Amino acid sequence: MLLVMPPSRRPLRVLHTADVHLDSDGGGNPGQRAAHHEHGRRVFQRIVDRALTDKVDLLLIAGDLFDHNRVPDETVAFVRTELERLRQAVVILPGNHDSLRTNAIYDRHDFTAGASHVHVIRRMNGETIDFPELDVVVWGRAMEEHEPGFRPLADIPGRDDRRWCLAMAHGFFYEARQRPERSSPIFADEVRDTGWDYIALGHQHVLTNVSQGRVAAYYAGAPLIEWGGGHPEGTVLRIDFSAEDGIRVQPRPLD
Ligand SMILES: [Mn+2]
Repeated sequence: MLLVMPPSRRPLRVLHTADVHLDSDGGGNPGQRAAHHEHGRRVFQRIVDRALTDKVDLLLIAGDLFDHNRVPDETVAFVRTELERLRQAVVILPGNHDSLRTNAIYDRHDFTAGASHVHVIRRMNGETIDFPELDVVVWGRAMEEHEPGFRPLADIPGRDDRRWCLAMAHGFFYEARQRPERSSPIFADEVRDTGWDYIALGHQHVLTNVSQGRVAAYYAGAPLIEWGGGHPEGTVLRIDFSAEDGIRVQPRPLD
C-alpha cells in the first residue's frame, strides 16, 4: 500500500500576545497614569523575557500593542529597545487602537529599520510573510478603519501544505453568520474555511478558544488585566507545532 505522507515540517514554537495597550490612560491623576504606563512597560518586558526563556521561534503581536496612535517617541523607543533583545522573528499586526489611519504610529516610525527580525503588517489587502528557515508563513490584513465593513480574514489565501500556516486577525468573533453590528467581524466559518493551522486573534481581552474544525484559533487575552486588581498580569499563549504531535496551546505566566 502506498501511503501519501504530508510533507514534514520542522517543529515550531510561537508566543502569541495581543492587546498590550501601552500608554493606556487607566484613569486617575497624572501620577497614577505615569505609574500605569510604567506598569504596562514592565508587562511588555516580561513578554519579551518569556519569548527568550521559552526559546520561541516567533513572537506574534495581534493588534493594540499601543493604546493610541499619539504615543510619544519615548514609548516607541522603549518598544524598539525591548524588541532588540530578541533574535527571533516578530510580527506586529495593527489593531483598532494603533490602526493605519492618518498619522499612524506605524507610518511615523519604521520598526523594521535596523531590526530585520521585526515585521509590521501594513497592507490593507493582506500580506504573507514567509519564513522559509522556520517552515512557516504568517498572513495578516492591516486595519485602517475599525468598522463593520472591515473583515480581518477576508481573502486569506489557500494554505501551503509545506509550511505551518499562521494568520493574525484583530476583531470581534461571531459564532454564526449575521449582519455584523460590531466592527471588524471575524466569523466562525471564515476561521474554519481558512484551513490554516493557527489563527492568532486580538481584540477580546479574555483568553478564549474559538477553534473551528481543525483550525486552532485563540484570543490570547490582554497581558495586563486590571490596574490595582488582585491579578494584575494576564498571560500569553505559547503554541508548539509538531508534525507528529499536532498543535499544543498553553497559557504561560508573565512573572
Ligand atoms: Mn482592539
